[in-house]
Amino acid sequence: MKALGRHILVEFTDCNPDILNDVDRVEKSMVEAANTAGATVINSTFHHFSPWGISGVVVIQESHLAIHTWPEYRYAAVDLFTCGETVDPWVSFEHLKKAFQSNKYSALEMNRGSMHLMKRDDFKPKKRNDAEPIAPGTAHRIERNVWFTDKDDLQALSLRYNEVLFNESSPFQQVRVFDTPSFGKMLTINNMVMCTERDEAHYHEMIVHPAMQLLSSHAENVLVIGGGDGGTIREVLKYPNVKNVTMVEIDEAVIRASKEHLPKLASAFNNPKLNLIIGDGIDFIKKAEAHTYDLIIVDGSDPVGPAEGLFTAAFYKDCHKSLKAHGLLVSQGESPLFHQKTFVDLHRCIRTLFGDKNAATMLFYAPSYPTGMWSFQIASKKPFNPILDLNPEKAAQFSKEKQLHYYNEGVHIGSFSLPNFVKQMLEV
Ligand code: SPD
Repeated sequence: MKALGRHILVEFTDCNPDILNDVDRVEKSMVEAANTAGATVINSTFHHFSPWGISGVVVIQESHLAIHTWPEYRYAAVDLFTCGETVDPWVSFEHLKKAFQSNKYSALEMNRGSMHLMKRDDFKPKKRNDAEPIAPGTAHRIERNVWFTDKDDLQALSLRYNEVLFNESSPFQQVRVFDTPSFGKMLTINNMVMCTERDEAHYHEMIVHPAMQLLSSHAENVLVIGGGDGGTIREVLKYPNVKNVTMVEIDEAVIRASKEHLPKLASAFNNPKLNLIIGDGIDFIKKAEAHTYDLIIVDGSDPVGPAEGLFTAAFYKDCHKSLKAHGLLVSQGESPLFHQKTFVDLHRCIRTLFGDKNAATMLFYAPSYPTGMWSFQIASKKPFNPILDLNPEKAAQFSKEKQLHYYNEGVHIGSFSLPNFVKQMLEV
């Protein structure tokens, strides 16, 4: 290799000025330009100036992509700087040319760090002096200043991480496992947090135990749709009366990532009561027999990509058909503060299909999800009262015996007691 890096200085002129003044669109295009060139994006930061103009940078494992726009001149100055053999900055150039609708452009490639001008030194980095744990109870050191962000256009949750332990683009989605100093290992799908070692028990205990306690000992045949990390089946299989658990997960990469990096979650995959199917849960339930399951749990991702179909009336109609008369359905319900529309639409959809008195919403704390407030929808073919139907003594005893981390009889009751603003949203 003759140089450490390649630097392309690009002049994009005669661009679409509205695009050059749209900070979300410019950031998205720059991140896409990095990804399509085969770079690994570490982080991006973009700023919109008043009244117009944008500056931003995408930091990639292989250097950076930077931009400054002057919409009033229909002009963008772009730097594409990459190191190593695997990333081709000209792929990013082509992508941005189209994205900014540039009709006139020029580019100049420079070699950076010419090898014949330098000599390699035997450099040994000093230990960083902030390499201490920051969160109580965590043994992880902070080594790098890189952040993972789960966001929509207006809100975000960010966690600092040290390493990406697993990174695979499966046929369905991008599956990653990060090592974070504050929340331990974290599983993400398409840039959204699925679970972290530190707070996964909040989610997995709440998706399972309120329903299982309400079913008392009448839950023998359980269906889990999604749940590839294994946390949900781990909780279901804590009940000796459960005879069969069928789990239908579309993406084997999620299961593999969890088995390799999240063994506490993946602990039940060898349980003989488990029938694991790698396939499409939507298709499975469509073909499933009527009146089969005591409990159906929909432990899906957010409604983008393959999980989109888990938020439709057609899917819940099929779930309704396959529940036994006394059975319960529990579904991941998103956040009333982060995904207001999806949260309300899912509740309405389930309430319409199952009946007004046959559906309820529960809330719980999910610190690693944006806004920290999350929900499950629960429904039955017959009317039920999720608070009065509970046997609190039995719930307390179960929680104690199994040494649960989050769920107990008080949490059960509290989770169905909704704040006024949520009641108004749901019209309950
Ligand atoms: N944004 C997070 C939505 C929760 C998705 N399910 C998580 C899977 C945990 N088993």
